[in-house]
Amino acid sequence: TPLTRRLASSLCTDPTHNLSTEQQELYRTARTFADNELKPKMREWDEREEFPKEVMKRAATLGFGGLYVQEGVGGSGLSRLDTSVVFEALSTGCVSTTAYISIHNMCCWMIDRYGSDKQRAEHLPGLVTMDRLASYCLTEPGAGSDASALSLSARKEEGVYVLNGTKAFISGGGDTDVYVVMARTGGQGPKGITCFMVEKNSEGLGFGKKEKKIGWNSQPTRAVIFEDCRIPDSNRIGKEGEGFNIAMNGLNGGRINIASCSIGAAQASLEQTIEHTRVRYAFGKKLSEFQHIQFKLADMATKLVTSRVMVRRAADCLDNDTHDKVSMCSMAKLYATDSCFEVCNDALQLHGGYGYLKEYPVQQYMRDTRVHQILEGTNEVMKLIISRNILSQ
Ligand code: FAD
Ligand code: 2MC
Repeated sequence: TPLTRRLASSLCTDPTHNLSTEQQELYRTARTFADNELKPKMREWDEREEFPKEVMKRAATLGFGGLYVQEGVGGSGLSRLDTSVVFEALSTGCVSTTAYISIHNMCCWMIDRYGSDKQRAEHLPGLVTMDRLASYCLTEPGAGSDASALSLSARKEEGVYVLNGTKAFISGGGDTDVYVVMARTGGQGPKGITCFMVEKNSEGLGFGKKEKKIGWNSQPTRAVIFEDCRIPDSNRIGKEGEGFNIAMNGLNGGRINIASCSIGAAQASLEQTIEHTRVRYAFGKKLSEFQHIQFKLADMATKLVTSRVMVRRAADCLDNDTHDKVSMCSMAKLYATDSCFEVCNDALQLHGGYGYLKEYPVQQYMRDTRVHQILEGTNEVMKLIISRNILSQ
């Protein structure tokens, strides 16, 4: 098959280069799933704005619902590097669906890492199989980049917390079962924030309209609205005041995962562009015979491979809990989501007018990866984090 040919080759863009035998196998498993289960459907899900819950459940049978969740509660117990490899492979088939799976994984990890044994035992087995789905709720209409200014309040009453306020742009919102919510229990700033789990059927929980988006259409995005929403205090994750740190630690992995989704999109876009320039003629030659095109492909390959190197290095930092992990994850997210978007956009350009048609997937990779420069922390916020670090001494 073309896949086997590609992977067996010595191309510098080979995604399995430098991986262990197990990781190569993991890539192949995820890529085969992407080729068979995601890619044939990515256009239809985009056009119909369909959230493919059944397909995600099948992905979870391969262990992709709780990749870096501990094995005792049904997780796969894999490293962040392994996880990055899986998301990279899956997103060649559908960026938007893979990106949702990555958010679900981030929520599962937060419950696994910071939840009590009781919460872990109660919630994780159903989540890692993706029978139940999770959403991550940090952003508010008045607090996006400045996340620690959030105002959704959680007032403590006897045995319960009463939540009031609105979360904006929540991926999966309205269609998912468990909401991991950052709310204010104390004073202003990051230390007044606490993390909670809210079940979809909780009284006082509502949802806004489904947002119309230029990409990420296989997953719904809605506001999540809390009106005197009462939740038992056993739904608090961690201690009061720890919520912001929990949220940020979740996002370090999230940023690597989203960057990995951009890499998969760039890989697929480049592969398709190489094929296209080999069969399309202009001025009596194949496009691939023009040096401008050859150099463009070389630039695209360089952006792809440097993004991959950076993301895998950052994943390694997270695995080893290095002192620079926050900056490294931010650099990886900044660099890979910018560079891989450029690759996707160049792929569209090299397809000429065909690149603008929905029959050709390159436009969808471009639309789907655009938002990776905005969410899970804008790329300007990534620069803020990196510059604070390098100017700190
Ligand atoms: P703003 O914070 O208003 O920023 C506007 C612009 O100003 C940006 O370019 C920003 O980089 C820039 N800016 C802001 N501050 C600075 C500064 N100090 N220096 C320089 N530039 C600055 N959030 C969730 O919690 N959960 C989700 O599941 C989720 N899913 C999303 C899905 C989609 C499709 C989208 C579009 C967003 C999603 N988000 C989610 C929200 C996302 O994280 C925010 O949109 C993002 O963090 C930016 O916040 P904002 O939109 O309020 O922009
Ligand atoms: N990892 C671990 N800890 C972190 C961290 C990170 N990435 N970022 C901040 N912290 C800690 C920080 O160390 C400090 O801890 P402590 O007080 O214990 O020392 C605490 O959090 C407060 O940090 P700051 O003082 O830096 O907080 P500040 O308010 O100045 O700014 C900023 C933090 C701008 C970096 C943060 O608000 C941010 O990341 N904003 C972007 C928001 C975002 O990423 N939203 C994404 C929503 S999810 C999404 O889009 C999806 C699609 C799911």
